[in-house]
Amino acid sequence: MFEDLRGYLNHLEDHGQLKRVAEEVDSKYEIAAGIRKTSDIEGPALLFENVKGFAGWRVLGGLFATRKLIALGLGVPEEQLLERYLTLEDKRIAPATVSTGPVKEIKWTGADVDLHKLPIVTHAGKDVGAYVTIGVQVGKDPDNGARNLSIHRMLLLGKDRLSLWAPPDHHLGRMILKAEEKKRGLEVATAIGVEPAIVIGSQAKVPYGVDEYHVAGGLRGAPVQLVRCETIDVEVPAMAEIVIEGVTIPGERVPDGPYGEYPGCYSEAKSAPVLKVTAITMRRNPIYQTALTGMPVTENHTLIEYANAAVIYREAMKIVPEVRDVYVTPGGTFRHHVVVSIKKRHDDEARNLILALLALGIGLKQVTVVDDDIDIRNPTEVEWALSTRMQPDRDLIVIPRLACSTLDPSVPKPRSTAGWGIDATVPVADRSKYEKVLIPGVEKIKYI
Ligand SMILES: Cc1cc2nc3c(=O)[nH]c(=O)nc-3n(C[C@H](O)[C@H](O)[C@H](O)COP(=O)(O)O)c2cc1C
Ligand SMILES: [Mn+2]
Repeated sequence: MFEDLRGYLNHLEDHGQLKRVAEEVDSKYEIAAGIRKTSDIEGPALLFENVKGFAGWRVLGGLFATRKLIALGLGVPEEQLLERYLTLEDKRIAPATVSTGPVKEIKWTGADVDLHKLPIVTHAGKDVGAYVTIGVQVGKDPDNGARNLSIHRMLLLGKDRLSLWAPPDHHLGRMILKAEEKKRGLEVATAIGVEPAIVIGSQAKVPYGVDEYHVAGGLRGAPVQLVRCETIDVEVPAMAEIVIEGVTIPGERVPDGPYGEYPGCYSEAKSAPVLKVTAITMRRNPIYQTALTGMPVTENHTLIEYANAAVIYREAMKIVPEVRDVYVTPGGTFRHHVVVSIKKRHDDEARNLILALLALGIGLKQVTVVDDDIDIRNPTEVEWALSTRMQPDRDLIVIPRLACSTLDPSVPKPRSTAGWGIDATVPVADRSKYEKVLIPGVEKIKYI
């Protein structure tokens, strides 16, 4: 368990997983270029200590660039990530409220609010502007006050204005629309620079109404310490580096985009709600955190991997009680393609599994099901199963038009997709025909 982001950065430094960058960098492209490179070489997280025009600030990037960094953030061995994440996500520890905390060391309210003083980063070559990309948003249901945590990008529009791209198939987007129906804005706090459990917990695919602070508590094994905001009725992590408090402006929308999105393509300009910022509080010598997305693999992909794998695993277990492994693939952006291995007991159960998983609507377009003798983390073995265990006329399922939280540019209309499934399992009665050729004694070979 880490007390805060700074405690975690010390831990990373001890493990050689944090690189301090002393040379001057521009918040436009140069920081993002560093994160791109470290993501591609599976390098360390980067702490930029000299950002042009932002004396006194440090910018952190690529904190979750690799699976190794996710494992360090959760304090679990990399090879046990799915198994351990499944248990930790279920633990649930309620947060605790404290009277004050480091995030209150500096307070800007009223005319002092100025987002231009924050080193907000411009990432991809064709992005329309600078975006806050890894702030954890906290909002409450306008009817019953149920709290929600999630991450939504925000485009810098002015000294006290940000866009807030939260579509209605995400919980915060639904809350914004519910508030608008009551002719009100939604109070939203954005916490930037929090410890890993809070960021990872915000990505859990838990139902509407479940407070992800409880999930974060379970992931860190201790309650998250919260303080009240200054200008809105929302609670934020007391140890956060920065908190942006604001209220959405009912009915107002702005063009948001193009923006280099997680499928590795640019999204068109969307019509996004607008947040009026009412206060900014922060620690002294604050660390501003940014995150990269774009072509996989980036931290936007790694952060969602286990949340997606977990919800898929739990759903798959309802259909086939002997699921061996679930792997959302990197080329599939950790969202669009899942491979599932099962111990098959009935010839058609893979087909039920395909339908159930496509119906989740979490971004899946492709479900590949194989037998439990296939190592689904090895792309060659998966392709081998497809090459030798399926016939396209018999074993393919195509489902048109499903509601789906996807930014796949090939879809016919936004947030809808066709889905396809491949049953590459062998017939129960005919396993011997498909037996893998194995050579006895390979494990005894010591000369290579
Ligand atoms: C770095 C990062 C950036 C993200 N940006 C967005 C975004 O701009 N819009 C969005 O809808 N989801 C975004 N997400 C995904 C949501 O935060 C995620 O689906 C979350 O679980 C939604 O929470 P909810 O289930 O409470 O709605 C982002 C995720 C990460 C890790
Ligand atoms: Mn939620």
